[in-house]
Amino acid sequence: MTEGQTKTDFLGLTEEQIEFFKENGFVGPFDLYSEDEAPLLWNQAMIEMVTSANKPHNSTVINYDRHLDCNTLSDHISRPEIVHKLRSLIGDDILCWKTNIFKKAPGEAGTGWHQVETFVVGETTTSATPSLKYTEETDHLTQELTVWTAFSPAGRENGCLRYIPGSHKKWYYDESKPLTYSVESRSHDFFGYDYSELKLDKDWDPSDEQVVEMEMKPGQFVIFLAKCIHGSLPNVSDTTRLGFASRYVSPSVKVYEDVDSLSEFGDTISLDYHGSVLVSGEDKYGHNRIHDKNLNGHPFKKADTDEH
Ligand SMILES: O=C(O)CCC(=O)C(=O)O
Repeated sequence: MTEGQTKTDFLGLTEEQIEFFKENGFVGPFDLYSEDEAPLLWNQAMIEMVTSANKPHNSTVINYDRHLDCNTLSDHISRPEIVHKLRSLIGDDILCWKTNIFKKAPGEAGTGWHQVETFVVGETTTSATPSLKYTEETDHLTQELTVWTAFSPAGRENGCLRYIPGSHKKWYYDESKPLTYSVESRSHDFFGYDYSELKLDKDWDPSDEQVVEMEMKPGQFVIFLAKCIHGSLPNVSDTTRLGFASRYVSPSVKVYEDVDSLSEFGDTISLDYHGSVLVSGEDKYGHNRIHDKNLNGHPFKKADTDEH
């Protein structure tokens, strides 16, 4: 470290990594926790989730936003190793607006290819509503990013993530169309939906495209644009694959405007609990409800205070 440099200067992306992201729509994997620490942290998170007195909602199938009642996950979303890399792509002001648990038991199918940007609320027969509304252009590379952290082995046999590189440059699917939930059909490989219903060109076959398989060790994370077509392989191993996705936007983006509840995977939850978390910088817009503490009263940390 030379004079004038701080510890966090080393946590951002290099020029090469930024170029790679621009071209491909994803970048990583990066180290966060050690291989030993990651499963221990997940066990701790599980205990907190199971015993939580402040669950954001009671659904057992919609597993969103447990960073709001699970202190281990509350701290995870603003880890400087993550946030400083996000800053290189999205700018200094960053909200975490959503988290999902992606658990794949041994024998479970892979996740089908999909491509999103506004996260249209999945299941509706009337008008589909976007979760995110982009209110302005940006000088940064993007206004939306996902970080997927492996808390178990996530190699090919465990069902690693995969990407179609460069696919963020063009729409292959129409995310604004509603999807039909079907528990009967096992071919519905996107958590009970058939995402290929949304293909813009019915003759286009993603299996003709070049694919990158993102093998990850426990404790590593990858950053990607949800618009970069992604999915995962089936879990053919005898261990459960555990991924935790944390999703980030610039504060200029309106989160869940005109969306009071989510109906997905055959269940409905109210969004009364919802708020975004400022993990870096400032919110100069005031568009979104912000939680500065989680539902247990545990304060969220901002990465730029370098408190970790
Ligand atoms: O974990 C998976 O299988 C899929 C993950 C995914 O689609 C996402 O993080 O957006």
